[in-house]
Amino acid sequence: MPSSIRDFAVDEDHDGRIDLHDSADDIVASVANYLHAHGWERDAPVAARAQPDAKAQAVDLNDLTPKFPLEQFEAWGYAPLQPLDPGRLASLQQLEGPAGPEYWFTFQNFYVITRYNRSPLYAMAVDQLAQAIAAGVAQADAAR
Ligand SMILES: [Ca+2]
Repeated sequence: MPSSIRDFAVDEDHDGRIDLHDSADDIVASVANYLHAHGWERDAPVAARAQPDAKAQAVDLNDLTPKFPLEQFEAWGYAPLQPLDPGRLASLQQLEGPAGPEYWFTFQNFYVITRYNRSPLYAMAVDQLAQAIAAGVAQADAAR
């Protein structure tokens, strides 16, 4: 959006102009600047799978703002499938997966992605694509 370009785009390669079509440096730095300005937490998780137990209580699945610590969700019957700080603020999303409904804890960085596009599916796609790219980079680095 023009207002986002005005407010967040940067001339990272210092060639005197912002080029969001052909300069990878300008593109990556501008997106990073946008995410940073909206509260991105460096090296923090974006989302993590949640497993409801048989007694899981109904919770608000539509709020993107992380408001409750993971330990509160665990008390309500939703456990993370990976080790996470029990004090980390989260919200809970139910998304359709290939095998049916999936529950996901979403965190501050997920919320930040939804400042660009409010769709939880969009934010999840961004996170999963980023993880796939990072895994490919790590694999390429290991092969060198
Ligand atoms: Ca430039």
